[in-house]
Amino acid sequence: MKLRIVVNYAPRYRRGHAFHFVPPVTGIHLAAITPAGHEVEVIHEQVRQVPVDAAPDLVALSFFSGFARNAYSIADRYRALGVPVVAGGPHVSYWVEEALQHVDAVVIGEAESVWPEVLRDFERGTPKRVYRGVASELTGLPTPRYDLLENRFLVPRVLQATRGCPFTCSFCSVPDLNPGFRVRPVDDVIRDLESSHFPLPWQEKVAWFWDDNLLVQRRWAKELLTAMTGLNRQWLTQASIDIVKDRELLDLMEKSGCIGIFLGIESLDDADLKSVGKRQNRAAEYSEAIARLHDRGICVMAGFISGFDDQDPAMIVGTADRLNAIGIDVPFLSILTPFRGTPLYDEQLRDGRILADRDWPHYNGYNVAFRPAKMSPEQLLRAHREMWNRAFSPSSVLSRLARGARQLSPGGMMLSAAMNGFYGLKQLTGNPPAEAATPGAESIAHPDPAAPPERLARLRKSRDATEVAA
Ligand code: B12
Ligand code: SF4
Repeated sequence: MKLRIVVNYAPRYRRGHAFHFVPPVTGIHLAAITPAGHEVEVIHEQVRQVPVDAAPDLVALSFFSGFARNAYSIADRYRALGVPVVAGGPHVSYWVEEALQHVDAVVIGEAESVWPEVLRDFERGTPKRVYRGVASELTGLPTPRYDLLENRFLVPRVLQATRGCPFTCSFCSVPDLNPGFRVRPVDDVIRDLESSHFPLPWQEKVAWFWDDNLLVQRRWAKELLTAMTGLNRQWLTQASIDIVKDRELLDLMEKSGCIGIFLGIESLDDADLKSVGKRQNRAAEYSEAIARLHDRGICVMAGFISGFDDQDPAMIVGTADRLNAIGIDVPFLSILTPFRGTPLYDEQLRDGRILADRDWPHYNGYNVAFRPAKMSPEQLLRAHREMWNRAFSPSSVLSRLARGARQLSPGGMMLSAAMNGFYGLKQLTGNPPAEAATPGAESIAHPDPAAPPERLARLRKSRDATEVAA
């Protein structure tokens, strides 16, 4: 079969991007696990328009909730041409009925256990409507099909070495979507890192791990980093802040070429952390934790979320200065979003806080889909934009870069300069996150608010644990 894999996207900034740092790994991983004999192409809507024609025998779509409208409209157009469409990923896994109005089949959860069957069924013309992937072992996974990537990404070597996360932050789908914590054999990961594909030297050298929490299983992580030492690679990933308590791990990170770590800081206030069960973070420990990473020259990227129940607009705007004060090199600033599959969604649904007049573009991380506790949705949006503008103002960016020049390794500094330059330029040229059209017609069929009790129980447990630990 001719298979076209499309990773959907919808611009999140007023005028999109001039260049692109990193591709998703999803599309090129799906291509890699596609059995031999199929002709595969991968299209990232982020960097090129999706051609809608009758050339493929099957189109496979992957998308997040924020991009669902785009994906559905593309699916509708393919199906009008008689091309069947299958969809998977974090959105359709929770919105199966909705997705089935636009696609022929939905894959719930992880693809590995069912993908060959899906393709076989479509080839025979007898697809099922729903396939349920199970979270299988990660042994023997192939190297992503880097050869199928568009030549538009600055850092194309993306990979995944683990799946899942042992923490249970209430706004995050990972514990439900990728249950347990599973690791790939170190040799497989090293094979991916050693493989050679890219035209430019830094593209060969820099690897971006798209893991949920790469270093959380310490013994395996140390084995991996020991094996990476000497490969002459530079690497980045997402990790939880507790890594800084393990000096041996930090040493290995430095030796193996770590240039950047993304920490889910989320908030500078313990009350917010507690409200979402983020038990591994303590606001009072941030500065010291960041300093330990800086001691190794590692650039600290950090996610911050606006819209927690304790926050008002002034607190949100003030975060822009406070994050500089604790030493963050690159902030990522998003708005709390109730994704189905999370305890946060169940709780907000139960409490009638999910706004009925919001559509999927409001779920792209930069818009408001729920009623905040201490402000209106509009005030939250305005406060977020003000914070964003302040955090990426020339003076704020320059102060981060000046500090970085003293503290970061050359690789860490390059990263900080590239990212701060990217966002700073957006701020300077009036290209902030775009606002989704509001209010729209009610278009999301949220279920009956009789929330699944088990996820709420998990949230309660996690909040209690935060309390005990604090
Ligand atoms: C890496 C990552 C990113 C990266 C890369 C983004 C990208 N486009 O891939 C970055 C940091 C840029 C990012 C950003 C965002 N992300 Co993100 N991200 C992840 C993360 C941690 C891993 C995804 C990944 O690459 N996994 C590895 C690959 C191999 O697996 P996979 O994508 O899960 O695909 C498997 C299955 O889902 C399935 N599958 C997926 N698609 C398809 C399609 C078909 C046809 C089939 C059969 C199967 C299938 O099979 C695959 C193999 O098993 C996930 C968490 C998670 N565990 O999923 C969050 C996650 C996907 N992100 C999420 C969100 C919300 C965002 C942001 C909106 C956050 C924000 N506030 O700004 C932005 C969006 C920006 C953007 N440009 O897309 C949410 C999505 C929730 C939802 N319902 O939409 C997740 C689930 C985390 C969470 N908070 O709950 N993200
Ligand atoms: S630590 Fe990160 S990946 Fe793990 S549950 Fe919390 S937000 Fe999700």
